[in-house]
Amino acid sequence: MKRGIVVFICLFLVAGVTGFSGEKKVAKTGNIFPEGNMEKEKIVPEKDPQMMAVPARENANGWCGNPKDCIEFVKDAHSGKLALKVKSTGKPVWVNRFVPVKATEGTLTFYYKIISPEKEGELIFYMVPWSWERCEVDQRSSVSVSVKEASDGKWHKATINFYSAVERDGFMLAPRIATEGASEIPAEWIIDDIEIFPASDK
Ligand SMILES: [Ca+2]
Repeated sequence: MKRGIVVFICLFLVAGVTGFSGEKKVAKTGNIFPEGNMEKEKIVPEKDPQMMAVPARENANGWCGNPKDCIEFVKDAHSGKLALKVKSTGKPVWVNRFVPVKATEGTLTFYYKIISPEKEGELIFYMVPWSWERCEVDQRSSVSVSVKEASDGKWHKATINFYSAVERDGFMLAPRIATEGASEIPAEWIIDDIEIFPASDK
């Protein structure tokens, strides 16, 4: 009889512990852009003859580039199987990807590698506060990355502390080579694991 009661109590304890650990798993990491690992990303518009650099509002989510062949997904990945590669022969390259982030401030991070025949120069990753009606509506946040530091074949981490209180639909993620302040050099820029954390989640 006593043994039966002990077993019964033990079962209760196990149930309690299991329930508790189940609750803990609900905790979130805070990243609001899980697509940044590139495993499910795509290039849009997929067959657009105009080679648009800016995605249209009605497009599916994905990356747009100008010229059209400046972006591809490659197997040299920081995580998973794929990463985004942005490449330039030294001519201007615009790449954009809209994300509906409404947070006033926060942090964006990503991992990257650079392959370039040049030893000096900088590439720039902008976050452009974006409205579909009014386009660019506020000052950009950005990070400049150095070819000198990042052409060692290793992954490096970049951080943007973004801020924009202007009413908008979100941000355009906007890597640039050879234009808008980025050095006019040939480069291949591999980007993976973009994460966006609103300030309130820190
Ligand atoms: Ca990846």
